Amino acid sequence: MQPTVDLTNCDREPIQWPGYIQSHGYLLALDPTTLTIWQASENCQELTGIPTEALIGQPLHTLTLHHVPGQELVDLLTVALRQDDPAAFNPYRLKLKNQHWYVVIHLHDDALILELEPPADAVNITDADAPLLSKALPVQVLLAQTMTDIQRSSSLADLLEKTAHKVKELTGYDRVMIYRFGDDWHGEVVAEARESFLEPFLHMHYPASDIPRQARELYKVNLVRIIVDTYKPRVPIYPVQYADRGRPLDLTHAGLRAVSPIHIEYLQNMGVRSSMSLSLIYRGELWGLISCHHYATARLVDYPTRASVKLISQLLSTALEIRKDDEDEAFAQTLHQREQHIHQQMLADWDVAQGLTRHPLTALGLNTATGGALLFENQLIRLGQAPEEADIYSLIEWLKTTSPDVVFQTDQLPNLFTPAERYRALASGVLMIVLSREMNEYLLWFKPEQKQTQYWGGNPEKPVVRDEAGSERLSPRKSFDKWEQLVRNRSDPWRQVEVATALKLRENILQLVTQKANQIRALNE
Ligand code: BLA
Repeated sequence: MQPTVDLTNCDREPIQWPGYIQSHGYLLALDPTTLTIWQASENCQELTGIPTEALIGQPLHTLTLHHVPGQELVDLLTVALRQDDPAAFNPYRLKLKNQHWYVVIHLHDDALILELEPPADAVNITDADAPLLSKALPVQVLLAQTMTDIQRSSSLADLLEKTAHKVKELTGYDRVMIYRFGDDWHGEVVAEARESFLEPFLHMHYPASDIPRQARELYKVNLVRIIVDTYKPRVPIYPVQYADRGRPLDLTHAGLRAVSPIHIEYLQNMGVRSSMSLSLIYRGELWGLISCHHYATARLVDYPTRASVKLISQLLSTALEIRKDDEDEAFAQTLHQREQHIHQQMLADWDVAQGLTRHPLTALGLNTATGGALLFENQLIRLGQAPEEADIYSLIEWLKTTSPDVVFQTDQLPNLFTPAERYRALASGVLMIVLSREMNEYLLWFKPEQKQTQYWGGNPEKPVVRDEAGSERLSPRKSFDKWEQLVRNRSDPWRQVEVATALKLRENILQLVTQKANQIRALNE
Protein backbone atom coordinates (compact mmCIF):
# COMPACT_ATOMS: atom_id res chain seq x y z
CA MET A 1 0.00 0.00 0.00
CA GLN A 2 1.24 3.46 -0.85
CA PRO A 3 0.94 5.99 1.97
CA THR A 4 -1.59 8.75 1.41
CA VAL A 5 0.03 12.02 0.56
CA ASP A 6 -1.09 15.40 1.74
CA LEU A 7 0.57 18.75 2.25
CA THR A 8 2.03 17.74 5.59
CA ASN A 9 4.03 14.76 4.38
CA CYS A 10 5.18 15.87 0.94
CA ASP A 11 8.69 14.69 1.51
CA ARG A 12 7.48 11.14 2.10
CA GLU A 13 5.59 10.71 -1.17
CA PRO A 14 7.26 7.78 -2.96
CA ILE A 15 7.67 9.61 -6.24
CA GLN A 16 10.00 7.04 -7.78
CA TRP A 17 7.32 4.33 -7.76
CA PRO A 18 4.07 6.16 -8.45
CA GLY A 19 2.38 3.21 -10.19
CA TYR A 20 1.43 5.45 -13.12
CA ILE A 21 2.93 6.87 -16.30
CA GLN A 22 2.11 9.95 -18.35
CA SER A 23 -0.36 9.29 -21.12
CA HIS A 24 1.68 10.25 -24.18
CA GLY A 25 3.61 6.95 -24.25
CA TYR A 26 3.43 3.25 -23.43
CA LEU A 27 5.41 1.21 -20.93
CA LEU A 28 6.18 -2.49 -20.57
CA ALA A 29 8.17 -4.12 -17.77
CA LEU A 30 9.69 -7.41 -18.87
CA ASP A 31 11.57 -10.30 -17.42
CA PRO A 32 15.04 -9.49 -18.82
CA THR A 33 15.92 -13.13 -19.49
CA THR A 34 12.73 -14.57 -20.95
CA LEU A 35 11.19 -11.32 -22.24
CA THR A 36 7.82 -12.21 -20.72
CA ILE A 37 5.61 -9.29 -19.83
CA TRP A 38 5.44 -8.59 -16.10
CA GLN A 39 3.60 -5.29 -16.20
CA ALA A 40 2.11 -2.97 -18.79
CA SER A 41 0.63 0.52 -18.77
CA GLU A 42 -3.12 0.20 -19.19
CA ASN A 43 -3.13 2.27 -22.41
CA CYS A 44 -1.22 -0.62 -24.12
CA GLN A 45 -4.65 -1.85 -25.05
CA GLU A 46 -4.77 0.96 -27.65
CA LEU A 47 -1.72 -0.59 -29.30
CA THR A 48 -2.49 -4.28 -29.00
CA GLY A 49 -6.27 -4.27 -29.24
CA ILE A 50 -6.49 -6.69 -26.33
CA PRO A 51 -7.14 -5.94 -22.65
CA THR A 52 -3.95 -5.15 -20.75
CA GLU A 53 -4.64 -7.91 -18.19
CA ALA A 54 -4.39 -10.43 -21.01
CA LEU A 55 -0.83 -9.30 -21.83
CA ILE A 56 0.56 -10.15 -18.43
CA GLY A 57 2.63 -13.34 -18.42
CA GLN A 58 2.79 -13.42 -22.24
CA PRO A 59 6.11 -13.64 -24.08
CA LEU A 60 6.77 -10.41 -25.96
CA HIS A 61 6.98 -12.10 -29.37
CA THR A 62 3.31 -13.15 -29.21
CA LEU A 63 2.09 -9.53 -29.23
CA THR A 64 1.10 -7.42 -32.16
CA LEU A 65 1.57 -3.72 -31.62
CA HIS A 66 -0.55 -1.87 -34.10
CA HIS A 67 0.28 -4.26 -36.93
CA VAL A 68 3.90 -4.53 -35.84
CA PRO A 69 4.78 -8.08 -34.79
CA GLY A 70 6.22 -8.29 -31.27
CA GLN A 71 9.09 -10.23 -32.82
CA GLU A 72 10.45 -6.90 -34.15
CA LEU A 73 10.79 -5.64 -30.60
CA VAL A 74 12.30 -8.96 -29.53
CA ASP A 75 14.95 -8.65 -32.28
CA LEU A 76 15.68 -5.09 -31.23
CA LEU A 77 16.01 -6.08 -27.58
CA THR A 78 18.19 -9.07 -28.38
CA VAL A 79 20.72 -6.76 -30.02
CA ALA A 80 20.39 -4.15 -27.28
CA LEU A 81 20.82 -6.63 -24.43
CA ARG A 82 24.14 -7.81 -25.85
CA GLN A 83 25.60 -4.39 -25.04
CA ASP A 84 27.16 -3.78 -21.65
CA ASP A 85 24.69 -0.96 -21.10
CA PRO A 86 21.66 -1.24 -23.39
CA ALA A 87 20.52 2.23 -22.29
CA ALA A 88 23.67 3.79 -23.74
CA PHE A 89 22.24 3.34 -27.25
CA ASN A 90 18.83 4.92 -26.61
CA PRO A 91 16.69 5.78 -28.40
CA TYR A 92 16.00 2.87 -30.72
CA ARG A 93 13.34 3.40 -33.38
CA LEU A 94 10.18 1.53 -34.38
CA LYS A 95 7.68 2.35 -37.08
CA LEU A 96 4.24 2.45 -35.47
CA LYS A 97 1.06 4.07 -36.79
CA ASN A 98 3.08 5.25 -39.80
CA GLN A 99 5.46 7.21 -37.64
CA HIS A 100 8.87 6.58 -36.19
CA TRP A 101 8.41 6.06 -32.47
CA TYR A 102 11.26 6.09 -30.01
CA VAL A 103 11.97 2.92 -28.08
CA VAL A 104 13.79 3.70 -24.84
CA ILE A 105 15.01 0.81 -22.73
CA HIS A 106 16.83 0.39 -19.48
CA LEU A 107 17.44 -2.26 -16.85
CA HIS A 108 16.41 -1.29 -13.35
CA ASP A 109 14.94 -2.94 -10.30
CA ASP A 110 15.68 -6.36 -11.92
CA ALA A 111 13.26 -5.54 -14.72
CA LEU A 112 13.77 -4.59 -18.34
CA ILE A 113 11.75 -1.41 -18.75
CA LEU A 114 10.67 -0.59 -22.27
CA GLU A 115 9.11 2.77 -23.07
CA LEU A 116 7.55 3.82 -26.34
CA GLU A 117 7.49 7.54 -27.01
CA PRO A 118 5.86 9.19 -30.00
CA PRO A 119 7.80 11.57 -32.22
CA ALA A 120 7.20 15.13 -31.01
CA ASP A 121 4.96 16.15 -33.91
CA ALA A 122 2.44 13.49 -32.97
CA VAL A 123 1.83 15.20 -29.66
CA ASN A 124 2.36 18.88 -30.36
CA ILE A 125 -0.72 18.89 -32.58
CA THR A 126 -2.34 21.56 -30.45
CA ASP A 127 0.75 23.66 -30.82
CA ALA A 128 -0.02 25.16 -34.20
CA ASP A 129 2.28 28.12 -33.67
CA ALA A 130 5.28 26.05 -32.78
CA PRO A 131 6.78 24.49 -35.87
CA LEU A 132 9.93 23.65 -33.91
CA LEU A 133 9.68 20.02 -32.94
CA SER A 134 12.91 18.13 -32.79
CA LYS A 135 15.94 20.34 -32.51
CA ALA A 136 18.44 17.74 -31.48
CA LEU A 137 21.85 18.87 -32.65
CA PRO A 138 24.73 16.67 -33.67
CA VAL A 139 26.85 16.11 -30.59
CA GLN A 140 29.94 17.77 -32.07
CA VAL A 141 28.03 20.97 -32.85
CA LEU A 142 26.47 21.03 -29.41
CA LEU A 143 29.77 20.40 -27.68
CA ALA A 144 31.55 23.07 -29.67
CA GLN A 145 28.84 25.69 -29.06
CA THR A 146 28.58 24.97 -25.37
CA MET A 147 32.33 24.91 -24.81
CA THR A 148 32.58 28.28 -26.57
CA ASP A 149 29.89 29.71 -24.30
CA ILE A 150 31.71 28.38 -21.25
CA GLN A 151 35.04 29.80 -22.36
CA ARG A 152 33.69 33.16 -23.51
CA SER A 153 31.48 33.92 -20.52
CA SER A 154 32.76 36.80 -18.48
CA SER A 155 31.20 35.47 -15.27
CA LEU A 156 29.06 32.68 -13.89
CA ALA A 157 25.98 34.91 -14.20
CA ASP A 158 26.75 35.50 -17.87
CA LEU A 159 27.21 31.77 -18.49
CA LEU A 160 23.89 30.94 -16.80
CA GLU A 161 22.12 33.55 -18.88
CA LYS A 162 23.63 32.19 -22.12
CA THR A 163 22.62 28.66 -21.09
CA ALA A 164 19.00 29.68 -20.41
CA HIS A 165 18.75 31.21 -23.90
CA LYS A 166 20.37 28.20 -25.52
CA VAL A 167 17.96 25.78 -23.85
CA LYS A 168 15.01 27.95 -24.83
CA GLU A 169 16.17 28.02 -28.43
CA LEU A 170 16.55 24.22 -28.56
CA THR A 171 13.35 23.27 -26.76
CA GLY A 172 10.92 26.08 -27.61
CA TYR A 173 9.53 26.42 -24.08
CA ASP A 174 7.94 29.77 -23.21
CA ARG A 175 10.16 30.24 -20.18
CA VAL A 176 13.54 28.77 -19.18
CA MET A 177 14.91 29.53 -15.72
CA ILE A 178 18.08 28.64 -13.90
CA TYR A 179 17.00 27.94 -10.34
CA ARG A 180 19.75 27.93 -7.71
CA PHE A 181 19.44 26.30 -4.28
CA GLY A 182 20.64 28.07 -1.14
CA ASP A 183 22.23 26.36 1.87
CA ASP A 184 18.75 25.96 3.40
CA TRP A 185 17.42 24.52 0.08
CA HIS A 186 15.21 27.46 -0.66
CA GLY A 187 15.75 28.58 -4.24
CA GLU A 188 16.22 31.66 -6.39
CA VAL A 189 15.75 32.18 -10.10
CA VAL A 190 19.22 33.43 -11.08
CA ALA A 191 18.89 33.54 -14.87
CA GLU A 192 15.93 33.53 -17.22
CA ALA A 193 14.99 33.48 -20.89
CA ARG A 194 11.29 34.12 -21.53
CA GLU A 195 8.74 35.20 -24.09
CA SER A 196 8.08 38.92 -23.81
CA PHE A 197 4.41 38.46 -22.86
CA LEU A 198 5.42 36.73 -19.59
CA GLU A 199 6.19 38.56 -16.37
CA PRO A 200 9.77 38.00 -15.24
CA PHE A 201 10.54 35.53 -12.43
CA LEU A 202 14.19 36.58 -12.27
CA HIS A 203 15.46 36.98 -8.66
CA MET A 204 12.28 35.47 -7.23
CA HIS A 205 12.73 33.20 -4.21
CA TYR A 206 10.81 30.04 -3.32
CA PRO A 207 10.76 27.96 -0.12
CA ALA A 208 12.55 24.61 0.14
CA SER A 209 9.24 22.74 0.51
CA ASP A 210 8.32 23.54 -3.14
CA ILE A 211 10.86 20.89 -4.19
CA PRO A 212 10.87 18.35 -1.35
CA ARG A 213 13.85 16.30 -0.24
CA GLN A 214 13.06 13.01 -2.02
CA ALA A 215 12.54 14.91 -5.29
CA ARG A 216 15.97 16.51 -4.90
CA GLU A 217 17.45 13.06 -4.20
CA LEU A 218 15.80 11.61 -7.30
CA TYR A 219 17.05 14.52 -9.41
CA LYS A 220 20.64 13.70 -8.49
CA VAL A 221 20.20 10.30 -10.16
CA ASN A 222 17.82 11.13 -13.01
CA LEU A 223 19.01 14.33 -14.63
CA VAL A 224 16.07 15.17 -16.95
CA ARG A 225 12.33 15.10 -16.21
CA ILE A 226 9.51 16.12 -18.47
CA ILE A 227 5.83 16.74 -17.82
CA VAL A 228 4.03 16.79 -21.13
CA ASP A 229 0.54 17.85 -20.14
CA THR A 230 -0.60 18.77 -16.65
CA TYR A 231 -4.23 18.40 -17.82
CA LYS A 232 -4.01 14.82 -19.13
CA PRO A 233 -4.91 12.09 -16.63
CA ARG A 234 -2.08 9.70 -15.80
CA VAL A 235 -2.27 6.03 -16.80
CA PRO A 236 -2.00 3.16 -14.26
CA ILE A 237 0.53 0.38 -14.66
CA TYR A 238 -1.07 -3.09 -14.45
CA PRO A 239 -0.72 -4.98 -12.16
CA VAL A 240 0.38 -2.62 -9.41
CA GLN A 241 3.00 -5.09 -8.18
CA TYR A 242 4.94 -7.83 -9.86
CA ALA A 243 7.13 -10.70 -8.77
CA ASP A 244 6.17 -10.36 -5.07
CA ARG A 245 7.99 -7.09 -4.76
CA GLY A 246 5.46 -5.55 -2.39
CA ARG A 247 5.49 -2.23 -4.19
CA PRO A 248 5.01 -0.79 -7.67
CA LEU A 249 7.73 -0.72 -10.32
CA ASP A 250 10.65 1.63 -9.64
CA LEU A 251 10.46 4.36 -12.30
CA THR A 252 13.54 6.31 -11.16
CA HIS A 253 14.97 6.31 -14.70
CA ALA A 254 11.75 6.13 -16.70
CA GLY A 255 11.09 9.13 -18.93
CA LEU A 256 7.34 8.44 -18.78
CA ARG A 257 7.13 8.46 -14.96
CA ALA A 258 3.96 10.20 -13.82
CA VAL A 259 4.94 13.01 -11.50
CA SER A 260 3.46 13.73 -8.12
CA PRO A 261 -0.21 14.87 -8.29
CA ILE A 262 0.67 17.48 -5.68
CA HIS A 263 3.25 18.96 -8.00
CA ILE A 264 0.79 18.80 -10.92
CA GLU A 265 -1.66 20.84 -8.86
CA TYR A 266 1.08 23.36 -8.10
CA LEU A 267 1.93 23.72 -11.79
CA GLN A 268 -1.73 24.06 -12.76
CA ASN A 269 -2.09 26.82 -10.20
CA MET A 270 0.87 28.56 -11.82
CA GLY A 271 -0.82 28.22 -15.21
CA VAL A 272 1.82 25.78 -16.47
CA ARG A 273 0.67 23.21 -19.05
CA SER A 274 4.02 21.51 -19.74
CA SER A 275 7.36 21.58 -17.99
CA MET A 276 10.82 20.11 -18.04
CA SER A 277 13.61 20.29 -15.50
CA LEU A 278 17.27 19.34 -15.66
CA SER A 279 19.68 18.90 -12.77
CA LEU A 280 22.78 20.97 -12.18
CA ILE A 281 25.24 19.20 -9.92
CA TYR A 282 28.14 20.73 -8.01
CA ARG A 283 30.45 18.41 -6.06
CA GLY A 284 27.92 15.58 -6.01
CA GLU A 285 25.13 17.78 -4.63
CA LEU A 286 22.21 19.35 -6.42
CA TRP A 287 23.30 22.94 -7.09
CA GLY A 288 20.22 23.96 -9.03
CA LEU A 289 17.84 23.15 -11.86
CA ILE A 290 17.23 24.35 -15.36
CA SER A 291 13.47 24.67 -15.17
CA CYS A 292 11.24 25.18 -18.22
CA HIS A 293 7.57 26.15 -18.51
CA HIS A 294 5.12 26.11 -21.39
CA TYR A 295 1.78 27.76 -20.76
CA ALA A 296 -1.05 27.73 -23.27
CA THR A 297 -0.43 24.43 -25.04
CA ALA A 298 1.05 21.01 -24.29
CA ARG A 299 4.61 20.43 -25.40
CA LEU A 300 6.58 17.24 -25.91
CA VAL A 301 10.28 17.72 -26.34
CA ASP A 302 11.43 14.49 -27.94
CA TYR A 303 14.07 12.12 -26.62
CA PRO A 304 16.95 13.26 -28.87
CA THR A 305 16.31 16.92 -28.03
CA ARG A 306 16.18 16.07 -24.32
CA ALA A 307 19.48 14.25 -24.72
CA SER A 308 20.99 17.40 -26.30
CA VAL A 309 19.79 19.61 -23.48
CA LYS A 310 20.96 17.08 -20.93
CA LEU A 311 24.45 17.29 -22.42
CA ILE A 312 24.32 21.08 -22.03
CA SER A 313 23.31 20.73 -18.38
CA GLN A 314 26.12 18.25 -17.75
CA LEU A 315 28.67 20.56 -19.36
CA LEU A 316 27.33 23.41 -17.29
CA SER A 317 27.68 21.28 -14.15
CA THR A 318 31.31 20.70 -15.06
CA ALA A 319 31.82 24.42 -15.64
CA LEU A 320 30.29 25.13 -12.23
CA GLU A 321 33.06 23.12 -10.61
CA ILE A 322 35.55 25.58 -12.01
CA ARG A 323 33.56 28.81 -12.07
CA LYS A 324 32.15 28.50 -8.58
CA ASP A 325 35.57 27.92 -7.07
CA ASP A 326 36.78 30.93 -9.07
CA GLU A 327 34.03 33.12 -7.70
CA ASP A 328 34.57 32.02 -4.11
CA GLU A 329 38.27 32.64 -4.59
CA ALA A 330 37.61 36.09 -6.10
CA PHE A 331 35.34 37.03 -3.18
CA ALA A 332 37.96 35.90 -0.64
CA GLN A 333 40.63 37.81 -2.57
CA THR A 334 38.55 41.02 -2.57
CA LEU A 335 37.95 40.80 1.16
CA HIS A 336 41.63 40.13 1.76
CA GLN A 337 42.66 43.20 -0.27
CA ARG A 338 40.14 45.42 1.47
CA GLU A 339 41.24 44.18 4.85
CA GLN A 340 44.84 45.11 4.00
CA HIS A 341 43.69 48.49 2.70
CA ILE A 342 41.90 49.20 5.97
CA HIS A 343 44.98 48.12 7.87
CA GLN A 344 47.01 50.68 5.90
CA GLN A 345 44.39 53.38 6.64
CA MET A 346 44.60 52.67 10.37
CA LEU A 347 48.43 52.76 10.27
CA ALA A 348 48.49 55.96 8.22
CA ASP A 349 46.02 57.71 10.53
CA TRP A 350 47.61 56.06 13.55
CA ASP A 351 44.01 55.87 14.65
CA VAL A 352 41.78 52.81 14.75
CA ALA A 353 38.39 54.53 14.72
CA GLN A 354 39.35 56.89 11.94
CA GLY A 355 40.90 54.15 9.81
CA LEU A 356 37.79 52.01 10.17
CA THR A 357 35.08 54.60 9.66
CA ARG A 358 36.24 57.86 8.08
CA HIS A 359 37.46 56.85 4.61
CA PRO A 360 35.50 55.86 1.49
CA LEU A 361 36.36 52.24 2.39
CA THR A 362 34.99 51.52 5.87
CA ALA A 363 34.68 48.34 7.91
CA LEU A 364 31.42 47.77 6.00
CA GLY A 365 33.49 46.82 2.97
CA LEU A 366 34.84 43.74 4.75
CA ASN A 367 31.74 41.58 4.25
CA THR A 368 28.21 41.72 2.86
CA ALA A 369 26.75 43.57 5.87
CA THR A 370 24.62 46.64 5.26
CA GLY A 371 25.20 48.24 8.67
CA GLY A 372 27.80 48.37 11.40
CA ALA A 373 28.82 49.92 14.71
CA LEU A 374 32.14 50.57 16.41
CA LEU A 375 32.26 51.12 20.15
CA PHE A 376 35.81 52.32 20.80
CA GLU A 377 37.37 54.65 23.37
CA ASN A 378 33.92 55.34 24.82
CA GLN A 379 32.60 56.51 21.49
CA LEU A 380 29.91 54.81 19.41
CA ILE A 381 30.14 55.24 15.65
CA ARG A 382 27.33 53.85 13.46
CA LEU A 383 27.85 52.84 9.85
CA GLY A 384 25.27 52.32 7.08
CA GLN A 385 21.88 50.93 8.06
CA ALA A 386 22.32 50.36 11.78
CA PRO A 387 19.88 50.22 14.74
CA GLU A 388 19.52 53.21 17.11
CA GLU A 389 22.37 53.96 19.54
CA ALA A 390 20.41 52.84 22.61
CA ASP A 391 19.57 49.55 20.87
CA ILE A 392 23.21 48.96 20.03
CA TYR A 393 24.28 49.58 23.62
CA SER A 394 21.72 47.13 24.98
CA LEU A 395 22.62 44.58 22.31
CA ILE A 396 26.28 44.82 23.30
CA GLU A 397 25.36 44.35 26.97
CA TRP A 398 23.46 41.18 26.03
CA LEU A 399 26.28 39.90 23.79
CA LYS A 400 28.79 40.38 26.60
CA THR A 401 26.85 38.04 28.84
CA THR A 402 25.95 35.57 26.09
CA SER A 403 29.21 34.95 24.31
CA PRO A 404 32.52 34.30 26.03
CA ASP A 405 34.37 34.18 22.68
CA VAL A 406 36.19 36.89 20.76
CA VAL A 407 33.81 36.50 17.86
CA PHE A 408 30.05 36.01 17.78
CA GLN A 409 27.77 35.50 14.80
CA THR A 410 24.14 34.71 14.18
CA ASP A 411 21.75 34.92 11.25
CA GLN A 412 18.69 34.96 13.52
CA LEU A 413 19.29 37.52 16.24
CA PRO A 414 15.61 38.22 17.10
CA ASN A 415 15.12 34.51 17.87
CA LEU A 416 17.90 34.70 20.46
CA PHE A 417 17.39 38.22 21.76
CA THR A 418 13.75 39.30 21.59
CA PRO A 419 14.27 43.10 21.83
CA ALA A 420 15.94 42.78 18.39
CA GLU A 421 12.56 41.98 16.85
CA ARG A 422 11.90 45.71 16.70
CA TYR A 423 14.86 46.32 14.44
CA ARG A 424 14.96 42.96 12.63
CA ALA A 425 14.56 44.75 9.28
CA LEU A 426 18.05 46.19 9.82
CA ALA A 427 19.74 43.57 11.96
CA SER A 428 18.46 40.00 11.86
CA GLY A 429 22.08 39.00 11.40
CA VAL A 430 24.96 40.13 13.63
CA LEU A 431 28.68 39.52 13.47
CA MET A 432 30.65 40.91 16.40
CA ILE A 433 34.32 40.95 17.34
CA VAL A 434 35.54 41.78 20.82
CA LEU A 435 38.37 44.31 20.77
CA SER A 436 38.65 44.62 24.53
CA ARG A 437 36.26 43.42 27.18
CA GLU A 438 38.00 45.54 29.84
CA MET A 439 37.74 48.72 27.82
CA ASN A 440 34.24 47.84 26.53
CA GLU A 441 35.35 47.94 22.88
CA TYR A 442 33.47 46.09 20.16
CA LEU A 443 32.97 46.11 16.41
CA LEU A 444 29.65 44.87 14.98
CA TRP A 445 28.19 44.26 11.56
CA PHE A 446 24.48 43.92 10.74
CA LYS A 447 22.58 42.16 7.97
CA PRO A 448 18.90 42.85 7.26
CA GLU A 449 16.08 40.34 7.54
CA GLN A 450 15.94 38.28 4.31
CA LYS A 451 12.34 39.23 3.76
CA GLN A 452 13.40 42.82 3.26
CA THR A 453 15.94 41.95 0.61
CA GLN A 454 14.33 39.23 -1.43
CA TYR A 455 11.49 38.98 -3.85
CA TRP A 456 8.97 36.25 -3.66
CA GLY A 457 7.89 34.44 -6.82
CA GLY A 458 4.42 35.82 -7.24
CA ASN A 459 2.98 38.96 -5.79
CA PRO A 460 1.20 38.27 -2.47
CA GLU A 461 -0.79 41.48 -2.86
CA LYS A 462 -2.24 40.33 -6.15
CA PRO A 463 -5.79 38.99 -5.83
CA VAL A 464 -6.09 35.36 -6.80
CA VAL A 465 -8.69 34.74 -9.45
CA ARG A 466 -9.87 31.16 -9.45
CA ASP A 467 -13.05 29.31 -10.21
CA GLU A 468 -14.89 27.64 -7.38
CA ALA A 469 -13.56 24.18 -8.07
CA GLY A 470 -9.98 25.38 -8.53
CA SER A 471 -7.77 24.81 -5.54
CA GLU A 472 -5.45 27.51 -4.35
CA ARG A 473 -3.84 25.59 -1.52
CA LEU A 474 -0.67 24.95 -3.54
CA SER A 475 -0.24 28.19 -5.39
CA PRO A 476 3.01 30.12 -5.16
CA ARG A 477 1.00 32.57 -3.10
CA LYS A 478 0.45 29.95 -0.42
CA SER A 479 4.03 28.90 -0.57
CA PHE A 480 4.92 32.54 0.06
CA ASP A 481 3.12 32.39 3.43
CA LYS A 482 5.27 29.43 4.33
CA TRP A 483 8.42 31.11 3.10
CA GLU A 484 7.57 34.26 5.01
CA GLN A 485 7.38 32.29 8.25
CA LEU A 486 10.68 30.62 7.48
CA VAL A 487 12.63 33.78 6.78
CA ARG A 488 11.06 35.83 9.55
CA ASN A 489 13.81 37.06 11.89
CA ARG A 490 16.52 35.62 9.63
CA SER A 491 19.27 37.21 7.59
CA ASP A 492 21.49 35.65 4.95
CA PRO A 493 24.12 33.57 6.72
CA TRP A 494 27.63 34.85 7.39
CA ARG A 495 30.13 33.17 5.13
CA GLN A 496 33.20 31.57 6.62
CA VAL A 497 35.53 33.93 4.80
CA GLU A 498 33.62 36.91 6.22
CA VAL A 499 34.17 35.66 9.75
CA ALA A 500 37.84 34.90 9.00
CA THR A 501 38.32 38.43 7.64
CA ALA A 502 36.76 39.93 10.76
CA LEU A 503 39.18 37.92 12.91
CA LYS A 504 42.15 39.06 10.83
CA LEU A 505 41.02 42.65 11.24
CA ARG A 506 40.76 42.09 14.97
CA GLU A 507 44.38 40.87 15.06
CA ASN A 508 45.56 43.97 13.21
CA ILE A 509 43.61 46.30 15.46
CA LEU A 510 44.97 44.67 18.62
CA GLN A 511 48.50 44.87 17.24
CA LEU A 512 48.09 48.56 16.48
CA VAL A 513 46.59 49.28 19.89
CA THR A 514 49.51 47.49 21.60
CA GLN A 515 52.11 49.33 19.49
CA LYS A 516 50.44 52.62 20.29
CA ALA A 517 50.35 51.83 24.02
CA ASN A 518 54.05 50.87 23.94
CA GLN A 519 54.95 54.09 22.20
CA ILE A 520 53.04 56.21 24.66
CA ARG A 521 54.71 54.33 27.49
CA ALA A 522 58.16 54.90 25.92
CA LEU A 523 57.43 58.62 25.53
CA ASN A 524 56.45 58.86 29.16
CA GLU A 525 59.55 57.12 30.43
C1 BLA B 1 8.81 19.04 -7.88
N1 BLA B 1 8.77 21.54 -7.65
C2 BLA B 1 9.17 20.37 -8.27
C3 BLA B 1 10.01 20.69 -9.38
C4 BLA B 1 10.10 22.06 -9.43
C5 BLA B 1 9.30 22.57 -8.38
C6 BLA B 1 10.93 22.85 -10.43
C7 BLA B 1 10.70 19.73 -10.31
C8 BLA B 1 9.76 19.06 -11.25
C9 BLA B 1 9.52 19.77 -12.55
O1 BLA B 1 10.26 19.52 -13.49
O2 BLA B 1 8.56 20.56 -12.67
C10 BLA B 1 9.08 23.93 -7.98
N2 BLA B 1 8.74 25.01 -10.13
C11 BLA B 1 9.05 25.03 -8.82
C12 BLA B 1 9.35 26.36 -8.43
C13 BLA B 1 9.25 27.13 -9.54
C14 BLA B 1 8.87 26.26 -10.61
C15 BLA B 1 9.72 26.82 -7.09
O3 BLA B 1 8.68 26.60 -11.77
C16 BLA B 1 9.44 28.57 -9.59
C17 BLA B 1 9.39 29.29 -10.68
N3 BLA B 1 5.49 21.21 -3.95
C18 BLA B 1 4.98 22.17 -3.10
C19 BLA B 1 4.55 21.52 -1.92
C20 BLA B 1 4.80 20.18 -2.09
C21 BLA B 1 5.40 19.99 -3.38
C22 BLA B 1 3.96 22.26 -0.75
O4 BLA B 1 4.91 23.35 -3.34
C23 BLA B 1 4.51 19.08 -1.18
C24 BLA B 1 3.54 19.14 -0.29
C25 BLA B 1 5.82 18.75 -3.90
N4 BLA B 1 7.28 19.35 -5.88
C26 BLA B 1 6.65 18.50 -5.04
C27 BLA B 1 6.97 17.15 -5.41
C28 BLA B 1 7.81 17.23 -6.52
C29 BLA B 1 8.00 18.62 -6.81
C30 BLA B 1 6.49 15.91 -4.69
C31 BLA B 1 8.39 16.08 -7.30
C32 BLA B 1 7.62 15.87 -8.57
C33 BLA B 1 8.08 14.61 -9.23
O5 BLA B 1 9.18 14.62 -9.83
O6 BLA B 1 7.34 13.61 -9.14
